[in-house]
Amino acid sequence: MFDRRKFIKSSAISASLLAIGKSSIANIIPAPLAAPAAKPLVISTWDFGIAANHAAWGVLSAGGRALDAVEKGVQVPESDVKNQSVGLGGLPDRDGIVTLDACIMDEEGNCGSVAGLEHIEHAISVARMVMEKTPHVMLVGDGALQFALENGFKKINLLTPESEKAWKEWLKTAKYAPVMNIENKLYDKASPTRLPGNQYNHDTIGMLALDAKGNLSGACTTSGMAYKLHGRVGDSPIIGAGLYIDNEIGGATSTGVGEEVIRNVGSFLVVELMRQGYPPEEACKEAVMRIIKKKPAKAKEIQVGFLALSKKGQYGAYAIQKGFSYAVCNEENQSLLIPGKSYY
Ligand code: SD4
Repeated sequence: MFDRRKFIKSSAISASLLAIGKSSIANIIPAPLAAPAAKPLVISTWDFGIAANHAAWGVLSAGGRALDAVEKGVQVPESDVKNQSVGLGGLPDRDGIVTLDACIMDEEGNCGSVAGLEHIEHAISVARMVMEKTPHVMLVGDGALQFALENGFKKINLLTPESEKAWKEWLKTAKYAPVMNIENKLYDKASPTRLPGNQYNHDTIGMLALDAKGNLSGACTTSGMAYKLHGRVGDSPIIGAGLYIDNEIGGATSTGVGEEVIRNVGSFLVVELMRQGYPPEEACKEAVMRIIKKKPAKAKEIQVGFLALSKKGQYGAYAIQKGFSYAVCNEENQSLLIPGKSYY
């Protein structure tokens, strides 16, 4: 259980520290100093969230809708060929096929999702179209692709030469062994050298936004675990697992080993805990603890991180392993990068 008195005290300290100033470059601040910020506000997973937040901020700062902001925001990593875990250039499955998972949810509880989608750069926009143009929530595989093509999306090859090379390298051993805690090195500006592709098994962008009207929306998009079995679906397109929004309470999203998030209906759990009064970080921590408690022996080997945003604009995160970061963008600072707290 969280300590309410301690939380209120640390929030007060945070508010004064956040007034330190504006910056156009990423400022890394410790999580306890992250104060609740006024709306509008957008937060997203990992270091690459900074660039994605900037795109979302363009919508939010102009008074736009959170739903439009999160779609625009996550399109940035989807188009980034250097990002091997989301969209174009994502690492393929075991058979060398890039398959995308994505979902989106708005302030009215509407949601749309695609899983195992091939050949389309912006899976998130197909998910939004499923939400807005069909009576369904989720389309998968060939059906999702057919729907996208019928609705004007362009068919492209998502497998870049770099990702194909990494896959061929992986095929030499074909061992599925996720390596933890290295995700954000991919985006370490100081040392952009990559480790061999087979070590980059996951990184998903989950984004949550609160617009000027006080409405919440969220988006989550990924190429999923690298070298997964063809047909494997992770948590990212599953409403309640990879993403959940309740406009009365808040929103949550996840990254990491999707199977563990699905087993615990992670993002829904985080939002329900916030409904019970948990601040965002404490809600994320409790959701992480549920995973650890069920699998104490396995916990050391897996990474799961949750990120949450409350209706009031409070935010927080918690992960099993160190190395999980999240980006925050609001009026005061558009490029905050916050190291998420972790169990280990
Ligand atoms: C999945 N949760 O497919 C995704 C991968 C991920 O950080 O989030 N990586 O299981």
